[in-house]
Amino acid sequence: MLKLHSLAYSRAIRVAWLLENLDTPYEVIGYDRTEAFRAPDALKAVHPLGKSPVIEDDGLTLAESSAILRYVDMTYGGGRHEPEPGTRAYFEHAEWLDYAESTAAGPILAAAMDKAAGKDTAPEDPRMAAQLDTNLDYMADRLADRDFVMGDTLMLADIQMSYLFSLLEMAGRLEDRPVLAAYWQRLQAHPGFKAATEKCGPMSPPSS
Ligand SMILES: N[C@@H](CCC(=O)N[C@@H](CS)C(=O)NCC(=O)O)C(=O)O
Repeated sequence: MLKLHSLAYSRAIRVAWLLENLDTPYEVIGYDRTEAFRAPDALKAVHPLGKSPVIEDDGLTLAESSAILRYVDMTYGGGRHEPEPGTRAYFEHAEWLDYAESTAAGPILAAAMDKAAGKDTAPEDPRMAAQLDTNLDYMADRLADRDFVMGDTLMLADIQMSYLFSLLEMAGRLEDRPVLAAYWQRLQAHPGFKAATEKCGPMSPPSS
């Protein structure tokens, strides 16, 4: 059975969400955070980077959530959470799927970390703050006339985006962004998200 190495408050819920959607059995191997909120060394024994998520399946050990989502969807779902390969929609979706852990992640993580550190503005660095605004505008523009990134149907890119939205909520950056706040509500209301959260715990720690 597929094993999901799931660190507390982590991106691993993305993978559990997809597995729930596909009704694919999986075993969750859970890890607590250290006092410094890092991954424990035990995860390095699973994959040299020592991060989560990592899956083990049929002799394959795979890190990086977008690669894992693609693998799981192709292996167990016939690729049903992506548009038809080779079409324009396929590449447009690929942009959003890759965007989440690349261009979008930097300023959003900076906002969440600065908020957690009790800074007055999150993110504190004006360059990062400007980048965050650009990214929030970009996402809000996309989601203004649709429920999910590609339209009516939840795709891998939406599952991938969810972690960023939990960070944005934590940083208080959805309060003046109704389109983005509504999208985050839709993601959290999805049955697969709820089932994954029950198995892996919440994506982000409760705000103090
Ligand atoms: N780009 C990777 C990021 C993996 C990652 O940074 N995971 C975090 C949890 S959300 C982690 O393991 N952090 C613990 C640490 O770095 O000590 C992915 O998308 O899977």
